[in-house]
Amino acid sequence: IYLLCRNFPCRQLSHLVHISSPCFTGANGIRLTMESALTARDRVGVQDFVLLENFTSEAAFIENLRKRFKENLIYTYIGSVLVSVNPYKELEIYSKQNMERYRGVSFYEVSPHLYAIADNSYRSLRTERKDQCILISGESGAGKTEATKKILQYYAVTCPASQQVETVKDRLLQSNPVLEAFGNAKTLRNDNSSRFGKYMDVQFDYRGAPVGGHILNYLLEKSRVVHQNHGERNFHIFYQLLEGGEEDLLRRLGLEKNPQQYHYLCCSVIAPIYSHSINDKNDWKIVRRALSVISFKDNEVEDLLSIVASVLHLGNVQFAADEQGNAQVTTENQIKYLARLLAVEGSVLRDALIHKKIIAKGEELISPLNLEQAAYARDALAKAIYGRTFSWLVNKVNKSLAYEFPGWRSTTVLGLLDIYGFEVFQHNSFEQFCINYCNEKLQQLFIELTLKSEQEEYEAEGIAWEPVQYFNNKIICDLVEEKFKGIISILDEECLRPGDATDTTFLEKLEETVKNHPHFLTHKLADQKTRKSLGREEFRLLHYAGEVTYSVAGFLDKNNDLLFRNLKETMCNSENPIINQCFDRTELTDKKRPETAATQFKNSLSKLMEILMSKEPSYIRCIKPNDAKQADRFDEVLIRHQVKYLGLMENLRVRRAGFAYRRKYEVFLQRYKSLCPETWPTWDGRPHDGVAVLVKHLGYKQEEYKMGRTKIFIRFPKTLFATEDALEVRKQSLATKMQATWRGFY
Ligand code: AOV
Ligand code: MG
Repeated sequence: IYLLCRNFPCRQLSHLVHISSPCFTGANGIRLTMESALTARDRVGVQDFVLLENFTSEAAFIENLRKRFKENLIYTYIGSVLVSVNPYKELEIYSKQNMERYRGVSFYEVSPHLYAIADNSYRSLRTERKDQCILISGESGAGKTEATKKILQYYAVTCPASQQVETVKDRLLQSNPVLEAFGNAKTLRNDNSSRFGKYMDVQFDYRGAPVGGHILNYLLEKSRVVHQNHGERNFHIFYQLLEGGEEDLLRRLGLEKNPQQYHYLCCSVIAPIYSHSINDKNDWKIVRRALSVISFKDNEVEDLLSIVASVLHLGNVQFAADEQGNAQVTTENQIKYLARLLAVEGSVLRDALIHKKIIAKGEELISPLNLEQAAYARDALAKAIYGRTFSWLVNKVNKSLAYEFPGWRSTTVLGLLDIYGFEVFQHNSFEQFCINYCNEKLQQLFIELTLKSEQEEYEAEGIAWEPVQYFNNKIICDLVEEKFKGIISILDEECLRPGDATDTTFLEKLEETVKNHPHFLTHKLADQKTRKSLGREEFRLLHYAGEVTYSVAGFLDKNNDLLFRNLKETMCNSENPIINQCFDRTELTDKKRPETAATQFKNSLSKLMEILMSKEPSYIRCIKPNDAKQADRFDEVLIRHQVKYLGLMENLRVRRAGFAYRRKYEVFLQRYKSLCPETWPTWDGRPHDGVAVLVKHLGYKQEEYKMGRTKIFIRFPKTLFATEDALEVRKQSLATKMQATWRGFY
């Protein structure tokens, strides 16, 4: 090493040892020879789509993805956007050593990886002190949650440490299994599907150490608590508790091990409750450990699990009609357990389940419920209890992540967004409507920010902007959220209308108001051919990601999210501390009607957009390779569809509008200066001038490049490839010379 250093200045040495180029680096960083590099380019494709010769061809795009997927190279760039294909198998690319490879290294010096995005954001955060966010999108099962977890792990390993920081790191990591247990479930699309949206801020102090965090959660799919589609499951925690819970604990909670005993767990009896990818027993242990890391005391765990158990007992509460047709509880045993677990008066709860209380003109009116109404009230209570407990849990996690010295020293923030992906099922309801609307909003943000930043970069560099045509999905966002005439407004209007409003009248109103919208269709509005594919209770939206047909059944109910007053009162009197915090007495006195579920969601999304807009974004676009959740299966039709709706071709076109490649003068000069005697080994002038000399020496033609203020822009990939090839030859010859020096020495 000493001799090498004497012969070659340090930086050149690093050039020799760290031979990795934007196009030739193997997945594991192995150095490739010139010939093998060229064949490798054919075999593994290009690692940045902007380097595709035929960049407008979707077929070429997909072929490149396929080549790379086959070689287990699941990451590819479009400029600074990372495209990731779910491998559905464990790859050896997430080791600590690999994390180290990405630490502090320039984006293009190593093969594409989540870690490069994570590291790049982190460095911008540190050097520019600007808040960052990483937006991860893609359809259900595409790998968003896994990506988020891997990024967090990256920070946990690579960021500076101290004892206090270690605790925060632990808590950041351990919040995941807890929230996943309560907020994720097996769906047809994904065995570990996030049924809530999550935006997590990680706060870094002046040393770049993570010192705190904060989570915002979005619309948990509460309806899953009381009903699941065939082949799907309820939230993981129920099965984990039954499978893993110690006998003692289960006895205290009055639970039996068999999930089939519980109505809420066996709605779809034929559905497999277990799946090979889920290990509830083991996950239970992980969750229990995680709860203590995020500072749950034993009694709090018991209170929390009492609530989980109470939901299961609630599901088993049955009713029978008396002579007047009024509902009576027939399962006294369940009431006994419920009273204990929820710490409420049994008789009060029983009464509340079969009566409805309204306050009219200051007077209390109590009326009995029929069977259907009682079942409705029971399910509404189960959903409310679970949903509110989930929000409480997020709060609790936030408390444990809270930065202890706010205001003492300023922190910078890096946000990670992992929200439910675009969903299309056989049967789509209110939940899919909200989820897909959320994805429209994120796509809108992506379009605005990528186009805007691209445009801004051209302006900043003083290079003429060549406009690109793209589909702007704002029209669909407006259709959903516009005041007075958007779908949510119309839905709210029907929910607030006293009298005979039903899901059908909502559909009729929709037809009246948005009938001419190009992205909206119903049975009545469709032409004869399309009509066959639409039921009378359905409407279809032409989303940016494709068509989705929604059944209006349950829309009003889910949007109203009503819990009868006497059930609320009963919960307010609960002595279970968690339930007590979840149900606030002010709800009972507040005259104002609470916001509907869709409006709450709309408002929280709009706040989220503001948060994201205020930060510097990085993007990870996840793709699901097949619907069978299998490794090594590349379903071209499915992938083409995602490439289309993720707008990847447009993204590429924008990125290539004019110039395929751009690099800061310093970086470009550093990389290629050895190719020109005037810039090698050192260039004393301005990097801009050095690059000008360099490209002249390389014979770049006028039309091949442009010099911006801080960057060089290269129009065609082939120009860059030629330069890379020349660099490779140069390195080979240097290596040969070095060997000769060694031989001479011996
Ligand atoms: P999602 O978050 O995008 O769906 P996940 O991140 O849960 O999808 O990924 C689904 C499954 O794919 C995981 O449980 C893993 O088995 C596998 N997987 C994903 N990424 C990787 C990876 N990098 N390496 C190995 N396996 C992976 V949803 O939450 O449903 O929208 O609402
Ligand atoms: Mg997820």
